[in-house]
Amino acid sequence: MSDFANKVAALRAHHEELLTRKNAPKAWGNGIYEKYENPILTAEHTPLEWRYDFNEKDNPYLMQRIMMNATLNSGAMKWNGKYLLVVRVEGADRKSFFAVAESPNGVDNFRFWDEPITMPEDVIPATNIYDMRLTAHEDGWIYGVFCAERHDDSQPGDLSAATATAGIARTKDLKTWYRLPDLKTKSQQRNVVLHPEFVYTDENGQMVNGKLPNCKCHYAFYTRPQDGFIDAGSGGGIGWALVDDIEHAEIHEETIINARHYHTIQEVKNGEGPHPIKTPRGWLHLAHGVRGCASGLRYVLYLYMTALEDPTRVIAQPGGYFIVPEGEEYIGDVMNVAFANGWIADHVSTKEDELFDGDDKVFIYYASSDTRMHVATSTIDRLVDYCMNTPEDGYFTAASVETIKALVAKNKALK
Ligand code: M1P
Repeated sequence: MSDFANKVAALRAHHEELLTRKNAPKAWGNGIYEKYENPILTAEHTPLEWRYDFNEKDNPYLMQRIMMNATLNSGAMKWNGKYLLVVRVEGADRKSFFAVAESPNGVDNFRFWDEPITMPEDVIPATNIYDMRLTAHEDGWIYGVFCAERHDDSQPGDLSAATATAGIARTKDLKTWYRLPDLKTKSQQRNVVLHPEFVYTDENGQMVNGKLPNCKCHYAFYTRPQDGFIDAGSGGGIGWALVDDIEHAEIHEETIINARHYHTIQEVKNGEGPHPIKTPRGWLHLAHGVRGCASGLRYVLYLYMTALEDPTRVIAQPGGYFIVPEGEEYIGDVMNVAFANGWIADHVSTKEDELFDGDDKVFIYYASSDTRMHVATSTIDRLVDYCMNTPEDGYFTAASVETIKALVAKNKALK
């Protein structure tokens, strides 16, 4: 074999070793979920064909012709028995694009499909697209809702001025995507998620449980109104809005369902992660919360639950964070960030008595520091237990101390 051929063979073997590396749960977790030893996807997992020109004549030094920077914020769904991620891949040129990676077991052996997704443009092309939330909607389509970023031409002198709009596309096979017009809203929007079920309202606009005669049928979105591209400002928190026509989606009214609060993990901003999972006890939500500190913004993940018959009514709000960047997760392009916009529930019974059947694994896909993808696993029953039994944030130190003392007293009474 030529020297070049030897180098290619070694490169391919090294890559294959990375792709087929087994992943194991980390020891001594918190009982709520298990984190895993290895990231599931890094820039190095992207196909070699995306990065190298394997023609010896054109690339005698076997250099990377196109470098990849990161694999992060991925939408997720189970598809034909495989665990699929629609990954935000970021190149060295700072442009993000979407690419599908699949795994047979959800925790390792993730492999990208041959080519990135070709996403059709809306009327005004977006400079950058990222953070897709996937929803297999009951209308039969799989929707991808993502951020479409463009330069803010109303500020021609500012090269960093940008706008965030929710792009919407749909597909039946995750290969061919049909772009719908971007979501029209009063403010900028980056964290928009499509609820998986239709929502019905009566003639007074009140939400009704199921399709009744004379009721109206809507699509529902989780939103995150924001004052500017970065600043959530007066936005209030995670919103909820109804849309009648998904092919010309326009939001006139948003209701804040999960608010920000002073001195909490979501003081500066928050945003819905993937769409909530329907459990017998309510809708289970995964979101991110952001607070400021001396080293910048700190992004953590949290859970909350809303009522089955009214997804806008919060029924459980465990205090504090659920997942934070730990160890090497803390380090990356944007330090101190845990972000999630994808999770997969293997099997969720809709019957209360089957809630604890142990066959209800949940795969939580999160990115650390805008650099790499990880998985944490749990079960629906554990996550619901966590939501229902974790004390709420009392908003004052004194309340936190009383909560701890109550637990100590309960444990002492056992002796
Ligand atoms: O850099 C952290 C995250 O910042 C943004 O999230 P948010 O809109 O909540 O501030 C997004 O750009 C996200 O992609 C990124 O991970």
